[in-house]
Amino acid sequence: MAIRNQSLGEFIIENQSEFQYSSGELSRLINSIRLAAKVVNHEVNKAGLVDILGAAGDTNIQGEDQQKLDVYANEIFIKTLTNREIVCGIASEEEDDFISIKGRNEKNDNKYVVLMDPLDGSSNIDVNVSVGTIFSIYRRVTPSGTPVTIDDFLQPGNLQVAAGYIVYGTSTMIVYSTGHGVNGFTLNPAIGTYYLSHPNMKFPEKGSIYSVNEGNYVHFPLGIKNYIKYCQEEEEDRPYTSRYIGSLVSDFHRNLIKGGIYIYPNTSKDPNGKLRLLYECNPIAYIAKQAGGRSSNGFINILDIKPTELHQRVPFICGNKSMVDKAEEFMQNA
Ligand code: AHM
Ligand code: MG
Repeated sequence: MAIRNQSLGEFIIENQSEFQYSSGELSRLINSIRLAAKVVNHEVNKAGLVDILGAAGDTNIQGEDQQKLDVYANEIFIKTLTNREIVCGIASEEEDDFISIKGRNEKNDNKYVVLMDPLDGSSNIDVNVSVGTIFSIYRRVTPSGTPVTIDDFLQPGNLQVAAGYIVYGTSTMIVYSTGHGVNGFTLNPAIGTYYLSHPNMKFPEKGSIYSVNEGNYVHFPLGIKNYIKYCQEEEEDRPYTSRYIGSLVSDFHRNLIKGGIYIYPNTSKDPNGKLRLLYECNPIAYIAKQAGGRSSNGFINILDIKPTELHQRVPFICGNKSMVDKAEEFMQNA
């Protein structure tokens, strides 16, 4: 695709009027995510060169080993958003609890909360495979002037005002939506500027890729087992191609461009699946919907789920609309 000569900074300013009640706050917020992403990108690219690899000796609330770059990315995003005083709260996959931010003159009068997975797929870093950042933005629901509460974070995904991801791949891209379609920007590392490279991204009409960790097959629910068999049958446009990186952002990004479905089901070992509703599934589901796709937990739309806890996990099926419809049909008929 031809690289258009519009930078992300220009795009944000030109499209600011699209936001309801626009005061420039959301634009400034996306701008600071862009800045933090550049800093993290720099560090991720150095990962093979400097002594930054390996576990930090800490485990996060899910009991998984944290890699040093997870900690670094988490700090950079939190610092950038806090210092610029543009959000009233942050929740991160790497933090046990949400963070309340008082903002300018300690007034608690900022409008937005950010939820994020600062470095997703981080176990891929030490083998030089793509990783990503995922973010989700909501308007607070509690009154301005008071500190944020858990209610500001436990909102269903269909109330997101913006969401996106950064993929640190062969090139670094920011893909995001503010509810008016999805646009992708590629970083020109020579000058540190993101340019609009993928305007108005849409899933292709049909998809032919399925992405699932088939090593867990024996633990999958019958509906998913049956759907995988369906993907492998020799019929019409099948068998589909299997592609699984093990980095949600990269798997989703490829499927968005080429057409495909990503599945992380519940298993007999993990009855709620692995992925987190608030930091991973909701923002990716929002992008999918804005790009003409959809997502489901097998029975209901991901974006309709009312969260009950910050680190909640859900089964996740996401991608081309027709493929998700089909997988859902298999789940519901099993
Ligand atoms: P993380 O947040 O600990 O990095 O885990 C999330 C990642 C996703 O990016 C990826 O799709 C999935 O976990 C892979 O899990 P598995 O190795 O079980 O297939
Ligand atoms: Mg993650």
